[in-house]
Amino acid sequence: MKAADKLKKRNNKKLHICVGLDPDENKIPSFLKSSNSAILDFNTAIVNETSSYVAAYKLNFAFYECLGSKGLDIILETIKIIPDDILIIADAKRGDIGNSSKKYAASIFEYFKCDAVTLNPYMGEDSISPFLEYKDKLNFILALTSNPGGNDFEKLKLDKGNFLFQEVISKVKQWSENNNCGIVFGATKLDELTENIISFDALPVLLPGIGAQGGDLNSVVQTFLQNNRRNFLINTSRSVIYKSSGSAFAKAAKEEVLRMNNLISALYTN
Ligand code: OMP
Repeated sequence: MKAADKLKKRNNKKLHICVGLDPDENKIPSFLKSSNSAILDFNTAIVNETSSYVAAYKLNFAFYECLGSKGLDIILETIKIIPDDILIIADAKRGDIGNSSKKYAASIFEYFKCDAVTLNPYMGEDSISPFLEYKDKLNFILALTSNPGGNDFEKLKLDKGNFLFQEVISKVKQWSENNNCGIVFGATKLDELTENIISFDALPVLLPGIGAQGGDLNSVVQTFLQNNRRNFLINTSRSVIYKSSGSAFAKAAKEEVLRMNNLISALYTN
């Protein structure tokens, strides 16, 4: 199934939560740590409990790459246990000269077989275009990020008076002639979200920053629904996967997802 269709199917069910599978050996429940498949066991439990209630999973590659080749195998194994109809985002923030980006794209989409990727647009069009050739995938391009440093460059004003992140958004719309692009917009940047949402057009939006980074779920969702936009994903990693450190950690993660789902569906007016 096309990545965009997977997303649409879940969004149509009013499911918008993307669980970030960012497992940290130091933070997973201590009773798991004795197993030599601790991280995979952790991911498996979280996915098994939550998969009926989420819109997507996002694997931040940093948490796996730091484990070496074992970490790369855990990515593959985790992808195998995620049901086929759920969008899997490789949070790898790629972007390089075209010749190298081509290999990054083959890695993400052909080797790992992910549905979607996060991309850093700093190096421009030729760094993104190898990813765009995969018409059935989704490329989430960083526009305004959730972190404080997102203001350093992304909010610089250009000569023509717009911000750099606004220029990125208008480029992404051009790059998305096959409807295979989206943007990343920090859930912590509510004022900018409210001011710019009209410019997103049909682009799907990935919003990290809820939970540990302090973004307000209610306000972000309200902004989308008031603007009659339903193609958005709210990512949350630490506040879901580490909700509990006890033996029922995966059930606690599910409860947290359900709590957010209830809050979101209460904001729908139809
Ligand atoms: P938590 O803060 O634990 O919910 O994790 C947020 C996740 O989203 C991490 O994997 C971040 O790397 C990622 N992220 C951001 O936090 N801010 C951004 O602006 C963009 C991303 C991302 O591309 O996913």
